[in-house]
Amino acid sequence: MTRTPARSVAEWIAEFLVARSVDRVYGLQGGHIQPIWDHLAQRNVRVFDVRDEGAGVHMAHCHAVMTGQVGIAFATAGPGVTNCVTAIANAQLERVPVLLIGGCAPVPQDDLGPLQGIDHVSIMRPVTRGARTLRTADNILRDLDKAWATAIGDGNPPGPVYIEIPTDVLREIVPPGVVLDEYLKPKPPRRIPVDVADVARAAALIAEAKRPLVISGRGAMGNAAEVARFLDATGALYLDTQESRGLVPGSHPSFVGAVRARAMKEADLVITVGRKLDYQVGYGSPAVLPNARWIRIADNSEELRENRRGEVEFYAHPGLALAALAAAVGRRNAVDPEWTKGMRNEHVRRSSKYAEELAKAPAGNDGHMHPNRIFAALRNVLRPDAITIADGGDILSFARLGLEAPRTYLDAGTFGCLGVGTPYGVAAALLNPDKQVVVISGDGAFGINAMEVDSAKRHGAKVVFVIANNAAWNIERLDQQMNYGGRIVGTTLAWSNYAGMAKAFDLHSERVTDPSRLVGALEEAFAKAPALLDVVVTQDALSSDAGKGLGWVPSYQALTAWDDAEKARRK
Ligand SMILES: Cc1ncc(C[n+]2csc(CCOP(=O)(O)OP(=O)(O)O)c2C)c(N)n1
Ligand SMILES: [Mg+2]
Repeated sequence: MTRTPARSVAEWIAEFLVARSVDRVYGLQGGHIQPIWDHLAQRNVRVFDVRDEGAGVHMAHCHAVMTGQVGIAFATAGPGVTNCVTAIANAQLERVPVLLIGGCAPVPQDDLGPLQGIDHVSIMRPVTRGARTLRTADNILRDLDKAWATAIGDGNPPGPVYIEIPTDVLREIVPPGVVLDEYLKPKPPRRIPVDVADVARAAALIAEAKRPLVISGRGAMGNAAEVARFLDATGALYLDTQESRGLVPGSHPSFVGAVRARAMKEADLVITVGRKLDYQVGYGSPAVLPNARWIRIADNSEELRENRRGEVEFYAHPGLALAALAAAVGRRNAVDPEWTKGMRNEHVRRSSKYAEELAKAPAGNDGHMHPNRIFAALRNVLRPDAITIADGGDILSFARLGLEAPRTYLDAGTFGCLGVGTPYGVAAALLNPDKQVVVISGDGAFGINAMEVDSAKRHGAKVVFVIANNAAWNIERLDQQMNYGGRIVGTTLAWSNYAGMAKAFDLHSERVTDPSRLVGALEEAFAKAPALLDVVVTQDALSSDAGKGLGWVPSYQALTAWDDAEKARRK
């Protein structure tokens, strides 16, 4: 005798998501997925419908980053799924757990030329951790449990997973006798324990180091207390990266973000915590980190041993490893206090000087304000717990430095995925109705998912979009100006009226041309959100990324200074 009622596959999918505490999904409807959509609605799961499936995946991605849970997106068969490829690839590079559930033509029509019929799985496989068609009703919960575990990593890097279920299979009844509770039940996250031999070897290395530096990454998130305790125990300096911004407060004496390149050059021991050695950290190259020995800490292979091998590699839960190390090291070590204090002082000097100059940044030759005026104004308006999102080229570079570091912050990331700002902002605001959520976007980047201002309005997401309108894909325009003989081709836009566009969707909006109006306009925008400020800024401002050659794409490294160091190493 079983007490499990007979349910369809679609109903079991909804049951499974509820059992895993999913309270919202993002997506765009279509007949192929309607059976699941309907059961979600019957269970009061919020369905946030969007104007393009890719934006729904970006929202699920932001949801996962903000909550630490799996983000769920839905897309119907054919163009619904293919619209998601870019956003799924973004989640793959960022190692963010997103589960995309797609539609699929019924099995009896397989290969006959069905409506919206295309081999989604082959398209999705290279950009996901796993992609499958689920064809067997009996196995649906087993398959969902596996997809979930693959998304969260569970020993491997986390990332996006794609599954699809043919519509006729969604309507099949699952025999109650085959439903196992073990597939339905949520599982506590796996915490890989620490090998004590690693602790002893690493503690010895740390005790010898004069200039130790911790670099955190995605895998360090959720371990703020352990990272801080380790820094306090050792006196090591600390750098965050795009994915771990906000983990350690800027007030911590180890934080030296403003002297990043110098800290990397001079460190004699680098401890990576859940950090992949990608372009942001010079691939770990000896050209960029010439004096470093390495300790690597991660619970998955990608963040543990790619590019540079550690003298000690902790394959362990990062929080457990750091706690064990903090307990083992003690304060008796060789750390050079002149180095750590000197670096910290220089960090404080540079960042305060930068902050002071924001409000004085001069207008360009075109008479329009410098984009840094936006960040000077935001510093007057944003509360400490505000959520900030940046998207674009030059403006993203200005934002990274201009937004007070570190706070909750997301941007176009490792994939350089222009267009994430608007959907990230919507999802962040839906999750945090009581916090300020601001998206600072270039006019170019904004255009890619601009229709999602409509989703913000319809769902009551209290987000403020600030468009830095310089009528250009400016970081690329500047590259053409500096490196291609000034031939400007396909990189200018119009001084379009984005405030007018937002008004058409019933958002509060304003075009701002006078920097003295920024604070007032921002305050009003937060009070009336969702809102959009169309801020006219100069094309003449050179961002640090433009200056460091990010637009130019050097051969060996992302930044020209590091690229030059690589070339010097080869001589
Ligand atoms: C989807 C996508 N297309 C193109 C690029 C190349 N790209 C990087 S930055 C940039 C310019 C962005 O312009 P905008 O958002 O207006 O910011 P601005 O540089 O003007 O501040 C471009 C085209 C990219 N990274 N992603
Ligand atoms: Mg622009």
